Amino acid sequence: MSLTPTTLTPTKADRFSFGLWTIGWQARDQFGDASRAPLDPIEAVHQLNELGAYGITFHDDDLVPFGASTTDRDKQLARFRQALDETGLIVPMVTTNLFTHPVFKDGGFTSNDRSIRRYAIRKVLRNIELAAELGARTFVLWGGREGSEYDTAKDVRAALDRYREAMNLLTQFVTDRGYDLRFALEPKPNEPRGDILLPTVGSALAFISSLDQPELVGVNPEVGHEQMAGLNFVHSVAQALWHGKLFHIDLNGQRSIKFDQDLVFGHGDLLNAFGLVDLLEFGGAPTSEDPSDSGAGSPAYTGPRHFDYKPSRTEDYDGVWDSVRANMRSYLILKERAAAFRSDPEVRQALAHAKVNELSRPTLDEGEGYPELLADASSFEEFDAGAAGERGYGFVRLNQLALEHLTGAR
Ligand code: GLT
Ligand code: MN
Ligand code: MN
Repeated sequence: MSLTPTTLTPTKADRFSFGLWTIGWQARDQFGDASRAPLDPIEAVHQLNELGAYGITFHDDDLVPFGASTTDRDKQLARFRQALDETGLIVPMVTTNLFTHPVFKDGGFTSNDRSIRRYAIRKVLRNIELAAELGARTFVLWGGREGSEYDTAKDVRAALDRYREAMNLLTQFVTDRGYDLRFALEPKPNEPRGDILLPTVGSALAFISSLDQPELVGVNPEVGHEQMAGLNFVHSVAQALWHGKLFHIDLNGQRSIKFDQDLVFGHGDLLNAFGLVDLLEFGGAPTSEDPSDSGAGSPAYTGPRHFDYKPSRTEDYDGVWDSVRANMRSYLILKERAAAFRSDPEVRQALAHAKVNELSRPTLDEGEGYPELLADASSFEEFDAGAAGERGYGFVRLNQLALEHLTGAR
C-alpha cells in the first residue's frame, strides 16, 4: 500500500478536533513569559476548518475570559456561534477550567474549602448548559488541581467522597434537563499538583463504578498522562474500551517519564502511537470472517480524534499551524501504515505463529466447566509442559514487521 496524498489529507470524516487552549496557548511556562500573541477564537475556528478539522473544543475561560460581564459573555458567544455557522465546524466536547484561578489552588470539587467546592460546581453547571446549547455530546473533567503536595494536607477518602458527590450531582442535572451529554474524566498522575486524585485510567474506572449513574461517566485518557506514569497507553485505552468507557481521547506525544510535554501526536513514543492507531481504527471486530483476508478490523472507537498538545514555545503562528497539520498527518500516516501492516501476508503468518488470534478463543469449550476440565487428561496429566515451554512465539519478528511497516521499509 502506498502513501497517496489523498489518504493523508484530513477531511471532516476523520473527526479531528482541537482544543482552543492548544493552538491558543501563548507559551507561557514556569520559567518564561508568553512567546506568542493571543489568538482570537474566531480565527481559530476558521483556521481549523481550512486545515481539515471537524471540531473545536474549549474551556469556558478559553472562550470568555474569567469574570467577564454577562453582556460581554453573550457578545463573545454570539461571535463564536456565527463562526461555527459560517464554517460548519462543530463543538463535540466542552470542558471547564477549574485550575487557573487562584481560588482553585486546592482544587474545585475536592478543595478543603466547602464554599469553593460549591462555587466550582456552579461554574461547571453554567458551562454544561452552554455545552448542551452548542450540541456537545461529551463533557470532559480534568481535575488537575484535585490533589495534594502533602499527605497531611488532604484526607483522600473524604476528597473521593466529595468528588463522587459532585459527579452524582452533575449526572442528576444532565438527566433532569434531558441533555444528551456524557462525562469523561481525564486522569493525570501529577502536575500541577504533586499528586492528582484519579491518577490513571485504572483509578478513574474504579471510581466510576462507585457512582449513582455510572453509565453517564467514562474516561478521556491522554497519551502523555499515562506515559508520565510509565504506563502503556495502548493497554490503558484497550481496558477503557473493554469496559465500554472510552468516551473521548486526548492525542499527543510524550517522551518518557518527565513533565507533561504535550508534544505533537507521534513525536513521542512512535511505536506505541502506531499500536494506538491500529487499536482505534482496526481493533474492533474483523470485517471479514475469512482469516486469509486482509485482516482489516472495524474501528474500535468512533468518537472525535482530539488533539490536546502544546505547540512548542519556539514556534510562531506559522509553526502553530504547521503543528496542527502535523498532528493530523501523523495520525493519517499511522492509520495507513497500520492498514498496510494488517494486510501483509507475512504479518498474517507471523500473527498466526504468535497465536495472537487464539487468545480470542475461550479457554473452556461451550458447556464445559471445572468438572469437565478436571476430567480432561490432555489438559494436565498428559500435557507436555516441557514441549509447550520450549516453543517460541516469534513476537520479536512480528514487532520488527510492525517497525518496518511503520518506517516505510516494507
Ligand atoms: C489542560 C490539561 C489537559 C486537559 C485540558 C482539559 S486542560 O491543558 O493539560 O490535559 O485535557 O481540562
Ligand atoms: Mn497533557
Ligand atoms: Mn488533556
